[in-house]
Amino acid sequence: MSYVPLLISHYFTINKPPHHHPVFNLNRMPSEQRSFSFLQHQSHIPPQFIWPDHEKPCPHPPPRLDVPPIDLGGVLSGDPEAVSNAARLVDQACRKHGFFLVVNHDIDMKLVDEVHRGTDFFFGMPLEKKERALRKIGDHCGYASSFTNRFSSKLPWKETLSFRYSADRHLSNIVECYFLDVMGEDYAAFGKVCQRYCEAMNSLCLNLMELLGISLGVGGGYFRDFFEGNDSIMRLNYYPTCQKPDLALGTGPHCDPTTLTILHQDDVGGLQVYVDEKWHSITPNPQAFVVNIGDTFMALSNGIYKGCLHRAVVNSTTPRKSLAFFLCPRMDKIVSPPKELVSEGNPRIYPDFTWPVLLEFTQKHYRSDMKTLEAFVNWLRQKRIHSS
Ligand SMILES: O=C(O)CCC(=O)C(=O)O
Repeated sequence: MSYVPLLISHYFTINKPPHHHPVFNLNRMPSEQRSFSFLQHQSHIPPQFIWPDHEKPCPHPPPRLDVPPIDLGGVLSGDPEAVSNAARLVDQACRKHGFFLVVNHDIDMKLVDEVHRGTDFFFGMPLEKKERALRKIGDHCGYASSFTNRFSSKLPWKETLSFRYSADRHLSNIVECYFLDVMGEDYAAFGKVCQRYCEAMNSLCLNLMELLGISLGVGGGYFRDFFEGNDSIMRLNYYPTCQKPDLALGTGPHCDPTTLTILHQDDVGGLQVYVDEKWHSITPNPQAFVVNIGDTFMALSNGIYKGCLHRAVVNSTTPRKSLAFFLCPRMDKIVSPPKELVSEGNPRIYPDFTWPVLLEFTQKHYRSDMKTLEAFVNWLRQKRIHSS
């Protein structure tokens, strides 16, 4: 007999949680029941994890998206033909759905393996240890599981650890300091590995920004310069097994509010992207990184490039991991498209904003979904009308 659904529904009937409050009363639930290590063996899953019918995962795995990965080998060595070929492929993908894969990216795959191993180690720890890094309400860094989620329905079947990375030279050890300060000496080595991984991701992002500038016709330096000194986010995603994978989702359908996401998934599979009005599976390729355009880049390109709608499904046999690096602008940068991308035929779509305002919107007012940018723009306009 499973007690968790009973405990949860009891809590809901008595104490309807106000919006923005933790869903479960953590103090009332014994620690072992507040963890996925308990939930993943239950044949009944709590109703808060059951998604509405129209959003449930497809009963059979959807078709694979057949996209050849973009080879960055020639691009990184500056071969003009390779650059123009890659820019053309990036342009096609980003105008259509905002998703592509890259190989020969020059990232050390041993480093990627080390991050995956450290991620297994972290999520394999008892809840009390992981909760040393517990994310606070309204914050975007720290350990979170759906038990600490601020929403009361459509909960994702996952645990995450998110932390800040900054390319500002004054904050050059920010990731390793975070691990040491928040989780202690046991995590110092993993913190160093994550610091190196974020630096590698930063460098890949800047190279991709150069390619995106070329593909949009504004020149290689434009977006590269804009993202120098970026203030980004790294997230380790862990999806425990689920006995009802057809009812739940690891990550619901959403576009990333950030600028560009570089994702490495392990070999389990579960990432799906929405292309041509259908969900498609993205088969894991250990040598490749998945690249998604986020809402902030959609705004920077004046809507020419599309934010990629994606989600992650879970399964009943094998836990899954993914490593997501979210490139974000420096906090004081104004997100505004270059003048070359605005014309009479393509007038401005989104107002100017700064990244911390969009981040705050997604942390305090709105759960990221496929309409975040639209909702944010309406919210911003209302806010500006009221304050004028
Ligand atoms: O794990 C995945 O494949 C997707 C992760 C994701 O969408 C996210 O972290 O925002």
